[in-house]
Amino acid sequence: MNTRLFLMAFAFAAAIGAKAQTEVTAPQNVYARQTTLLNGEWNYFVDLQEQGYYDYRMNPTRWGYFINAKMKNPSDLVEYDFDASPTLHVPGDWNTQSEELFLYEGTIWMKRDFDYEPRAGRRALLYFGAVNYEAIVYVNGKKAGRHVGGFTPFCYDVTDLVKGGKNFVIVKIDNKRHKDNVPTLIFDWWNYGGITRDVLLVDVPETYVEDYWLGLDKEVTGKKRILNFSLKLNKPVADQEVTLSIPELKIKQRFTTNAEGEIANCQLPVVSSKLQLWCPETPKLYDVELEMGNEVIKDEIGFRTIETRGKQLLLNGKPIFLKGVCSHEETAYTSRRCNCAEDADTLLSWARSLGCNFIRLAHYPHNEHAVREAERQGFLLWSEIPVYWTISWQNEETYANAERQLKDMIRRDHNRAAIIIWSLANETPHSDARDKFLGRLATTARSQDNTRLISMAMEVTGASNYVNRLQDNMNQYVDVVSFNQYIGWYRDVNDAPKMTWEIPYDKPVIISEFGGGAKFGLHGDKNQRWTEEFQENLYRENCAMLDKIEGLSGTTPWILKDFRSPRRVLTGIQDYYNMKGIYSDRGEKKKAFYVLKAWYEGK
Ligand code: GCB
Repeated sequence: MNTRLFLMAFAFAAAIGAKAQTEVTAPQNVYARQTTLLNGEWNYFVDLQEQGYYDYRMNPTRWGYFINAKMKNPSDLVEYDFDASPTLHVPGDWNTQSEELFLYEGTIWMKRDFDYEPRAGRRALLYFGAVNYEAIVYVNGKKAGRHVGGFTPFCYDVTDLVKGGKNFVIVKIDNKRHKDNVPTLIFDWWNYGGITRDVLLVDVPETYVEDYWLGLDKEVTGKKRILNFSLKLNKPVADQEVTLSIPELKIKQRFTTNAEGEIANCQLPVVSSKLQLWCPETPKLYDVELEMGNEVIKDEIGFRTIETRGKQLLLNGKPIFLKGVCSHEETAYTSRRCNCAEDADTLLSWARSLGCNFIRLAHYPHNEHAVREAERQGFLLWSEIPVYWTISWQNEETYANAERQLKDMIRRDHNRAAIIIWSLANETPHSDARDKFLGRLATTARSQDNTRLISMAMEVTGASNYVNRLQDNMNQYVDVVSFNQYIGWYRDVNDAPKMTWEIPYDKPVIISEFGGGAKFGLHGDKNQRWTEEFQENLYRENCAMLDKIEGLSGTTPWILKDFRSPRRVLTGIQDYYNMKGIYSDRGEKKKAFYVLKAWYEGK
């Protein structure tokens, strides 16, 4: 290649960003850093044919919309104008912000301007809480990176892309479904597109705390308990001093990083009687401070243990029954994507009225505000990745995608006392390829966090002669055997009293889903589907049936509130809502609410 050609090729690669190397690990507890929120109004337009990305020969173009071209002369041809375009609010799904985008699945470009003043010795990180599903991010016309997966954070070091004064960030967002994605083409929830969580510009020093782990050791030795502490810098810098303080526990200790830039597995003894454990009744969180140079990171961390003993589930060493409910990340009243603590708060208050101490965050990691709010309020949590139904088990890229989502979920939330279970999947069909895929995920989950329990929502394998057999090769990997069953909805309710259960594992059991649909306000006979009475009877029969399961340690009925789903097309009843809510989408309690509440009161 001659020099000119090489330079052209290089310029082309740089423009479409083929070599972008700016991705960095999203910093732990990002909200405690020095940040500028880039939320607010972003200009957008729809790009059905992706002509802002591909030229008319379908090759990626260097003149794409990401360069944010402007007319300089009256004769110039520029066929787009972000600044003249309407806006969408970030964070937010696009479906509920514009009527014409309600059913849209495809590409939308979004732009926001921001000011930046470089400071010596500081780096600028651009953090996205989540974008569904694919995001290609450009800063001042240069590619920062590409990310897939709709529910986990990602971050770019954009120091070399920003400049003093006015800057702009453009994101190409694409929520088209694909067979090899995670989740795949079909799933029973709304495919909310957009920049659905916060966008932050994070100002960090050259060397900063990338991650830290602080948690309670299971061992009880005499009158002492041990807090385990580890930390990792963004790069391998030795001899960095970091001070950890937990004033209420009179802990103030200085540590020094090793050659890898880490503080590895340090143990801090505390007097047991002085330590108040986190639990649903008293969700005690301690103020924690990490100080490195001029940087201070403040967190609130709870200390508790979770383990199993035979078929028992033990929180802080004591058996607990998880009075749970499943919840999608969809708001009360308005049915849009949740994105803040207030959104979570309403849903949590509904779960509280039901008598819950546990929530299964279905079917993907929910936003960090929601997790923290649940923790403050004392809810135990199950957090899951969207390995849902029929993923492409044989595809290595699909595996890498799922593993990345798993690692990012764990990385973001591994200091949250509320989370006790990492769930790897939901209702996946048995096969060797699936076993291998999920087995690898389980091994990865353990390598990332061996202080929590692993589970996945499985299915009952056979119910001939009313014997429900739960046999799944995956049960060797999990700590808790969980399965969904829909007796009374996808199977006759009259079968419920006859059912027996064969669960050949010495592990606690969680019924991760049961339930059925009802339209609030529709009344009739208990045999008439969609009436509140039908659902009420179904709950009554199920609670009685589930009580007979040996080792039953918790239930998370499906689901807290009616939620949008494109699969639910029955006009007049569903109208694109899955109606299995215990509450309607407007917060009205269906009759089943009272059955479940009473059952939980007895637990
Ligand atoms: C299930 C799925 C859940 C669905 C539910 C239903 O088993 O796990 O995502 O929404 O059933 O309503 O059928």
